[in-house]
Amino acid sequence: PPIDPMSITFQPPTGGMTPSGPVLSRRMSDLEGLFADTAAWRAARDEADPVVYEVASSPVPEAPGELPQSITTIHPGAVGGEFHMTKGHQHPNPQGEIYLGLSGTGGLLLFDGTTPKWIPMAPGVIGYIPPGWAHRSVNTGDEPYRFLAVYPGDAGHDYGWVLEHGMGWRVLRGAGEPRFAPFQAE
Ligand code: M6P
Ligand code: ZN
Repeated sequence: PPIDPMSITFQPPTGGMTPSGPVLSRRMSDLEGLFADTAAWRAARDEADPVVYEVASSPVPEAPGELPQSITTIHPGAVGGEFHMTKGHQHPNPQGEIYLGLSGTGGLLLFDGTTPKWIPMAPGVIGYIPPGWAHRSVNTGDEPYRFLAVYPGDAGHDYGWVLEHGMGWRVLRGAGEPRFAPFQAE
């Protein structure tokens, strides 16, 4: 059923939305196979299994024609020098997506299967994801990195594509600036 026009209030202290749809937490244990340093990932999982990122969704349904939104908060940190990041996904139904940086510092890593691209993200920056580009977000700072996403309700989430192809680069802690290393299948 179609939903009514609505306003949604962003909660800056928590990254929540009012009214809200589902809120999900991704812990270290949910991120198997993503970080290059498997031993460091296993140690972090076994020690405290920290929440790496949270996603608050608006009440707008993931249905054709709708434009659901979500606010993602990636907590700062790294695993074997590789910055905390989202799983990353492709849209099985290729359509674009818009991100808006809200707080903290990070980046948007995009990969079309051939060429990786990096969009530095900060509050006020709009990152555009064209159809066909897999996307992952990375916190490159030392405070939570938070962004708004707006995406077509029937775009979908394909996580298997990223596990199979990688994202072209790995984003590592460098001297000041992040360092990019070519992705190699482990
Ligand atoms: C953004 C959007 C969501 C996505 C979330 C977390 O908020 O792109 O669609 O679910 O980031 O990313 P992922 O699903 O790759 O873990
Ligand atoms: Zn997406």
